[in-house]
Amino acid sequence: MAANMAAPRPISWRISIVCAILGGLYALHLYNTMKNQDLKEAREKRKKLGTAAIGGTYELIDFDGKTRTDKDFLGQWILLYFGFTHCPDICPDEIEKLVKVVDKIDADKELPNLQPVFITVDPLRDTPKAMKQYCEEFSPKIIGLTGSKEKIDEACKNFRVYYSKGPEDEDGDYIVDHTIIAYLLNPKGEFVEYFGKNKTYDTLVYEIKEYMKKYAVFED
Ligand SMILES: [Cu+2]
Repeated sequence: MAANMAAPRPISWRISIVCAILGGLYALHLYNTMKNQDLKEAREKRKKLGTAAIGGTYELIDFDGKTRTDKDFLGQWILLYFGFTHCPDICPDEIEKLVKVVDKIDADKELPNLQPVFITVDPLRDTPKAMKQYCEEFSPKIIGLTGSKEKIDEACKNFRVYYSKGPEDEDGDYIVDHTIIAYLLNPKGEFVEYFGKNKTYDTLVYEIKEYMKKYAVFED
């Protein structure tokens, strides 16, 4: 009798242990779900914020003195870079890398073409003619844009590009300190991603391909 009375005890202990484990697992599941939801929301918020904050309109002049605005590039993927033709080393290195990336993407027939655009931060010296000569040294694909200081400032502000003209030497030569970033814009003209100088050729090719593939699936 006494043994029978005591029998349920171990069971209830087992049940409470099982319940505690199940409860714990459920709490963990809830926590993970909430965490994932938070992460997803944060990612989407950041995406929206980033898209809204970087990029925008510009109205500049191409090699032929023709006005070009952001609207002219709708329908194309753009790799946009800001710099200046007198830049001693960084701009040439970066443009060389970007041109290589563009050629690689363009060679892939399953991907859309990528249009390189170069906007000067030195409108004083970078006339349409100077831009043409300079860009042609790298690739016939690059479209170089210049304009009045006011228009260049506007474009820089929209893309959060900083630049500052340094002091002139006795020959009137000077350096322009500037943000070294390449921007990827989708065919809707929206900012997709930015790439700093530290991004290698391989990373750029890989990331741009991924963005293009995703765009083809979700937005085309
Ligand atoms: Cu430069």
